Amino acid sequence: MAAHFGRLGAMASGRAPYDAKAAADNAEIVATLAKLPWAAFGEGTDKGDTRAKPEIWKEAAKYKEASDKMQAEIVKLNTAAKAGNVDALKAAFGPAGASCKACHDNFRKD
Ligand code: ASC
Repeated sequence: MAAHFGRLGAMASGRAPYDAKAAADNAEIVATLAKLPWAAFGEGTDKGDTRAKPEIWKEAAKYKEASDKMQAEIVKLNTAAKAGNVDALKAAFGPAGASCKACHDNFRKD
């Protein structure tokens, strides 16, 4: 996820040249990957070697809200990437990254 999201970030920030096809392709991959993590955090998965904070299970509604928010932002990012202009990508990238970070800050150990 970070690799493909990072490629979008590089284009959004100007660290890499904007390539509309690469942006659309990477955003599509991120949109697919964004659906996958949640199944790993079901009942009983808080045991053992994990960076997941107990809040995932203790504050399940808050966690669900954060995961829904991230997925919604990634849908917007995917739409923006498919629009084929860098300004749309730039506008959607920040909120998408913030939604990743919010969940990591609250629900992932360092
Ligand atoms: C990434 C990555 C994240 C997000 C976040 C955005 O590339 O691995 O967790 O972006 O850092 O603020």
